[in-house]
Amino acid sequence: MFKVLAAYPRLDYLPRTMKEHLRIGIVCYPTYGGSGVIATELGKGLAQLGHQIHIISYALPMRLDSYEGNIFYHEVEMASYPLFEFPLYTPALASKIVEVARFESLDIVHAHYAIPHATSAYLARQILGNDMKVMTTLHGTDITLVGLEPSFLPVMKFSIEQSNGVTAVSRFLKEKTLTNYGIETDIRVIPNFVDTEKYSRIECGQIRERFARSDEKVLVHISNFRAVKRVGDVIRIFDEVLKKLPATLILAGDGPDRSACEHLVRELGIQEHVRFLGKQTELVPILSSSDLMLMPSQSESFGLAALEAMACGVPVISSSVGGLPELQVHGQTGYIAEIGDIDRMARYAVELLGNDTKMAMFRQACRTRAVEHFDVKKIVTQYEDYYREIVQREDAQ
Ligand code: GMT
Repeated sequence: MFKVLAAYPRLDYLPRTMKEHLRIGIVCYPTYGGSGVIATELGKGLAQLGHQIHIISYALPMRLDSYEGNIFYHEVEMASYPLFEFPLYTPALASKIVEVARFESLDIVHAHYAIPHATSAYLARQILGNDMKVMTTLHGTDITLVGLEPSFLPVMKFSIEQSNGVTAVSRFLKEKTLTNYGIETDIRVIPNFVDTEKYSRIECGQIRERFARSDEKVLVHISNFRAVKRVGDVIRIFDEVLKKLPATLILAGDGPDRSACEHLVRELGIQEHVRFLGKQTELVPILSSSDLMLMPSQSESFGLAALEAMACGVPVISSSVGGLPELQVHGQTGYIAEIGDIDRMARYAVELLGNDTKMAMFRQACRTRAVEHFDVKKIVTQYEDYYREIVQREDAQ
């Protein structure tokens, strides 16, 4: 399927190095998760700067939900053959990249994830035999995947090393990639970002009323309910908080641990105070109705949901893993504790929720940090500069 979302100017008659605007392919997962969100929002930001964006995925990305000028969506078609037990996604994706690159004269393909996206992009570049460049962004799960499946290491290492440019979403992820996997490629850190105009606290008293009584504090957690998110800890922290003050817990998202979490809530007898909202696309009203976010993850290379909360003036209590300490400032935008330290996280939550003056300061600090360090406008231009650098570079391939 090929969806034309806008008319676009022909740019292919200029040599690459002279072009004001680039033709960029973005390969991502469409699902409910940070990497797909970042890839799509990056595409939107670049399109606004006049670049022509071709998003390539196996389904329409969640955030590509409205008309956007200069953005085109290309779906990877997956035929199923009775002879083959497993879907052939990597070659199907490579074939789609080749097709889009040929028809649209792509200058660069930006793969979000090393495996399998950068692998397919490498294959496409070899097939094309032209000077289309490949950029890879590491989001973290690629690295976790190799931890779980060490046999993927040679493919991941090769795909990263063959990319013309590589970025990681935090210093933590860069260091981990270089040291744990013996990769020597130059990796540039470009952090995740948020549109702070869109993600801004709105007045939503009526929505809050639907979740909680007026005397209750609202705690929120948003994730895909994978084991690494430790949603059980979220519930246990909330249970402790509830012993000290009236509160409601909002859980947005869905995934493998949801059912166990629903059981836990009933076991603890706190079902009257917990709302499972399931998958949600409109997060601003939910965040604007919340006082505090809980993110006690086992592993988090950046923590995009925490940044989106901060932009809406919601402080975060998180674990100290991965890139989280690069995002939030302990004692200013929230609090950081060791993984699994439920008591400490609960104590921090009670302290903050019970102190209005401190809460107001934390809220402001969250918003300021999101605007000053992680706003979409600042970060998209970092990618744009890096694309230009790569496109103009004569790499030996
Ligand atoms: O965390 C997830 O389950 C989703 C995953 C993804 O690939 O979308 O998120 C990863 O990438 C996000 C965007 O860069 C980061 O904000 C998340 O921290 C990262 N998740 C992990 O490292 C576990």
